[in-house]
Parts: sequence; structure tokens; C-alpha cells
Amino acid sequence: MAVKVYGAEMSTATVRVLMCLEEMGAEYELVPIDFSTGEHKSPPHLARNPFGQVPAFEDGDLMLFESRAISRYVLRKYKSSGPDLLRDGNLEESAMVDVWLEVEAQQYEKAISAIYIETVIKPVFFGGVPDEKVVAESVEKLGKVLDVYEARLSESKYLAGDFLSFADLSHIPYTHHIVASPHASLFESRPHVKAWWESLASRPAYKKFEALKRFGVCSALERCSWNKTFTFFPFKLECRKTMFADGVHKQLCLLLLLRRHGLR
Ligand code: GS8
Repeated sequence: MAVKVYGAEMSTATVRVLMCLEEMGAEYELVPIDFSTGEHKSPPHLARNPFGQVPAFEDGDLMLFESRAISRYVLRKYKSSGPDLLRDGNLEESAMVDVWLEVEAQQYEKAISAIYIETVIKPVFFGGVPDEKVVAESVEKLGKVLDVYEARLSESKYLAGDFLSFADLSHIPYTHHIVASPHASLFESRPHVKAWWESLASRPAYKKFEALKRFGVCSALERCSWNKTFTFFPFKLECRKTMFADGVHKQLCLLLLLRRHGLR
């Protein structure tokens, strides 16, 4: 029986899990959670994820939440059918994977998600003006993080060593969006970071995902122009029809994302 991922393709945390399933060639079912009806806060979903968030994961009787924990489970479960991305059999290498996964979660995501929300989500979807102070602070913060990455990646091909690991893959969901944005220079100006991203973006799992336009927000953004702004309220339905023809729930998911970041 195929495992189930409850989530949404516009959710970076859901995409993290889906990328791992794709890497391992696993059979899975993505069960869409409808934010527009509050399904993520409904008793059945709270039973899957007590924080009322996506993703949640089901494998028979086993229910999991938290995208990085789910991903590790997936990588262990399908170990024999894909690359060894956790290095469980090697104490030192697996420790390095843990180190860089923590860096991704604690340093990288904090800086990059704020840039994404301010410069992409807010103006494109809400007709808002980015808070330049937050952008400048976050760009500086991400730049400093990427300086550490540049130094690290001048010593080894990937973050945890000369082997691809989950620590690298875990960067894909947010980086995918920012390398296609006006802040791409943060990556392009650092040759080792640039080469590292190019290597990740050339993975068949990523290419398949990208070709199928499965990065939800990105596929919505492709239908917008960078300079065009949209008023989200009170035209919810129009936005849904024009921008989210392939998934109404994505709009509400964005709203919640903004709330989480204190923007609305
Ligand atoms: C974060 C999940 C999360 O923020 C993880 O799984 O890695 N640490 C968790 N999910 C968002 C969607 S964006 O990926 C979500 O479900 N937000 C709705 C809410 O917070 O109510």
C-alpha cells in the first residue's frame, strides 16, 4: 500500500517530503488538505498533526508529522531503492548530515523564508509593499549564512562532505523560489554555492517535479508578472479562478503562511 502525504504542493515543508519520496522512487499518494475549509484544523487532520499544519504522513498504522522527521523516515524505509542520503552506517558522516540539517532549519530557512514572504508573496499575491527593513535585514542574514556555505563548499562538494545528503536536499523547497527571483544574485555571486545549487537542480527528482510544475506557488507565480500586483481582498474568488485554477486551497495556505509570519 502506498504511503500517504497529507499536504499541499505550495507548502515548502510538504515539498521537502515529496522530494525525498521522488529521490527514492517511492510510490506515494498526495492527499490534498483544503485550507479554504479549515480542513487543516479539523479533528481528522489534528489527529494526524496536532499543530494543525501540513505535512502529515501515514504509513499503515504509523502517523508522522514534521517534514524533516518524515523525510528521514522515508529515506530509511526506502534505503535500498535510492541514494544513501543519511549515512546511517557511518558515525562521523551521519553526524555531519545532522549538523548541516540543523543549519538549514535554524539559520537558512529563517533568513530565506522572510525574503520570500516579503518580496514574492506579499507584493505578488497581496498587492502589498515589501517591508524593506525586513528584506534588507534578511538579505544580510542570508548573505552571512551563504558566506559560511561558500567556505564550506570550497572544501567539499556537498554540505556534509563529498557526498549528496538529505542536508542538501532539504534546501530545495525555498531555494527553488529565490534563485528565480530578483535575489538570485545571492547565489550567483558565490561560485561554490552556485555550483552546489546547479548540482541539486540537475537531480532527476527535482527536474521531474519542476517539469510537472509541482511547486505550487511557483506555478502560480509563472502566471503573474513580477511587476503586476494583485489585490487579494475582497476578490478572493477572482484570484482563485485566475491564479489558482489548479488548486483553490493554495490561496488560503498562503494566507496562513503570512499570518504565521505576522504579516496579516
Ligand atoms: C512546519 C510546517 C508548516 O509550517 C514542518 O513540517 O517542517 N516545522 C514544520 N506548515 C505550514 C504550511 S507551509 O509549509 C502550515 O501548515 N501552516 C498552517 C498553519 O500553521 O496553520
